[in-house]
Amino acid sequence: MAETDRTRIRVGIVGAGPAGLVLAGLLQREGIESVVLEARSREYVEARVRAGVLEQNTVDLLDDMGVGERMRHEGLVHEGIELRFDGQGHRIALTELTGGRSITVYGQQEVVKDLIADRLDAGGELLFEVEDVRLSGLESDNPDLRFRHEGEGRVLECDFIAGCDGFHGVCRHAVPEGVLTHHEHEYPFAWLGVLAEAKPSSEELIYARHERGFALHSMRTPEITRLYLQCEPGEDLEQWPDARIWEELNRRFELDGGFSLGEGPIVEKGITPMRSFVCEPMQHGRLFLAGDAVHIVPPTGAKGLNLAVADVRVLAAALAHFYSAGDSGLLEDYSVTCLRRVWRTQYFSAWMTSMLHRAPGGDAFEERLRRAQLEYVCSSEAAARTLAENYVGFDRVSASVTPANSASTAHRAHASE
Ligand code: RFL
Ligand code: PHB
Repeated sequence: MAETDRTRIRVGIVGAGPAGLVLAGLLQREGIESVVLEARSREYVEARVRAGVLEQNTVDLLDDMGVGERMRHEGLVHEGIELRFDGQGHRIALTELTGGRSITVYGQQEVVKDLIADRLDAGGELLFEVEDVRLSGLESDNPDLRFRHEGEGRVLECDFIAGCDGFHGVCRHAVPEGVLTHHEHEYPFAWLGVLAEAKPSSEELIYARHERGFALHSMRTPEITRLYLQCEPGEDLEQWPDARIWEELNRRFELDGGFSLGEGPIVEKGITPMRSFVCEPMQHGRLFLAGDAVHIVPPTGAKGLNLAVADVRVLAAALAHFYSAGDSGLLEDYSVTCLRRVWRTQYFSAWMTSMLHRAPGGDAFEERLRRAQLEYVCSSEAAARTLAENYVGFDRVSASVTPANSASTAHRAHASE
């Protein structure tokens, strides 16, 4: 390969998903230059349909960054969700139960579009369709990122590399064997997700547990509905013509007294595997991993994007502290600080998943326990509040457990979140 253009930069960011783009934006605001490398085209990442629910923390951060204007106009603020089972709906009053916090429904690809526009408007470097990204020298002070772009080999000599390249990325695999511990759980079911040109049939999200399996009603705009239904992991989309999808959804959302789902053309269809995954620590040498590159939650708690954003908020503050004060303390704490929230969120996402799905061939006793838990959440204010505070997202301070005897750790945990 024709070698090679070498450039010296501060932070090399791999991946232009929510994690990489928010990190680049936060660093730019601190006057720290970075380059973002993305394997896909701009059109592809701007069209990729994924998450829809933004926590209050995420909304506030995007606002603080000055990229929240369209989200404020087009996003739908929700103050509650419905849990539905046995033909009855039960409202969890999120805002009332959490002292005024809410969630905003705004598609991930819209967030990505806003962040890309902001990055390019500010003249920040963001390279699409890079190939063959490789990392080296992670244990040195100057790790390298090598890649090909527009047919040319390039090398970025970095102070730090941020691995924000998602679950299927390369960064995690650049860490030497034996350094990282992997925790993984696969669920015996998946989600079939569709986007339909149909008015939402309810103002709020509906999470339905049914003997035929879980179903979720969400939305993107007042004209577009987003729906999911539990299916088998390796399911073939060919087996799911539109008529079968509508029939199955209607059965799972049934209500005593009647409920009919507004139908319309299905414009997107996909299968999402369900997995819980954490890799720790989230750092090796000068490589910092963030977002789906280092943890995955099943989507039932609507947390993946929010967790990715929470990671890079910690990382950006730690890098800013390093460059302004010459102190690497917050960087050294990065993994421990993030993993507290990650494990809390793993628990919540696994709990929501098991409470709302039917495990095929599952143990009848455990099935009854899950039902009992759901009944409890729908009948006890204390239990509903637990769900609500996890769902809207912990604020900065309450996510950290501070040892009572350590004033400096308390200061540090607060500063870095
Ligand atoms: P991403 O979004 O996967 O971005 C990683 C980027 O890295 C690029 N990449 C590379 N670039 C350069 N070189 C390489 N070698 C590369 N390899 C990969 C990829 O092309 C990509 O652009 O990770 P990030 O930034 O960590 O963000 C994570 C979120 O995308 C993810 O957690 C959420 O979508 C999860 N999720 C949800 N999260 C929520 O907070 N709320 C929700 O309501 C919610 N619903 C969902 C979801 C995920 C779903 N699916 C499809 C998995 C619903 C679904 C159905
Ligand atoms: C979505 O709107 O895509 C969505 C909503 C809630 C979830 C997962 C996905 O738990």
